[in-house]
Amino acid sequence: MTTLAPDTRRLIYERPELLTDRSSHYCPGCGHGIIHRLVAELLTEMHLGPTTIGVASVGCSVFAYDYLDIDFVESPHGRAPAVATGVRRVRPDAFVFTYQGDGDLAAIGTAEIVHAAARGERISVIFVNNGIYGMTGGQMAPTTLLGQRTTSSPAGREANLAGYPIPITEMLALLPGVSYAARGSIADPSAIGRTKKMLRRAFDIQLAGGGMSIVEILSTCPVGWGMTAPEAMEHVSKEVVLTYPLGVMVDRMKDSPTSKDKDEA
Ligand SMILES: Cc1ncc(C[n+]2csc(CCOP(=O)(O)OP(=O)(O)O)c2C)c(N)n1
Repeated sequence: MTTLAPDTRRLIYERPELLTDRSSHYCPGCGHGIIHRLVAELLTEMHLGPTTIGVASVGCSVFAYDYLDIDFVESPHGRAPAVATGVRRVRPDAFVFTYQGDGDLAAIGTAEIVHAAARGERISVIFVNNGIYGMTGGQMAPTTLLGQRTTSSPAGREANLAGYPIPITEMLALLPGVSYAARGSIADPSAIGRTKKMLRRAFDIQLAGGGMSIVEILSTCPVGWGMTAPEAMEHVSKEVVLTYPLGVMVDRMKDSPTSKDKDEA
């Protein structure tokens, strides 16, 4: 007689409810998929699905609305903070976030993000910094590292020709309208966990009535960087963080309890 061995398999992956069941168009090793998952996990855990309106930007993540099962508005390139401002004003009850790349937020959309931050718009900004224009073929962005080769800086970015990388999140953190600003990464599992906590704090701050909350996430573009996926992850954790240090830059609502605290109370 044969006996069946007990099933010792451990569930290590489950799709969050708000992540749609479809393959993504992202390249292998791209960070957008990880970040979409974090957003879907948080919106699910915080029961925000029915009240959330996301604002998608132009860039590789333009199809974020296909992967997150929530209401979404698509904005013109760089204009997500302006579109989110409109959404916020007509739907004061909604949870509103933008999802923007660095070309979108730190180049063509610089004016929109700076003025939305100055106005202290009650929105959360998810700023995915992969250091280049991924969608259009890997050109130099304002965030490109000095010396970094891109399709429009084949010899490496030179400061005397193309200026210096813009630490835009640090700049935004100076504005009193910004209640929370932090920078995380997706370079390894523990960094992903810390980034999720930052996003949670940013979302909590919006729910608590704060001003703008922004989380910059250092991400990867192996194809645009000419690297393998593991090389790209290592590049973020060893090189990119030297120009863009991780951590919380400002939390102007430190004394406000998080919804996690409330859950646990
Ligand atoms: C008004 C306008 N100008 C330029 C473009 C071309 N364009 C599309 S995506 C993009 C850059 C996107 O880069 P980023 O925001 O860093 O996102 P990624 O693709 O790297 O995720 C540009 C310049 C456009 N779509 N609209």
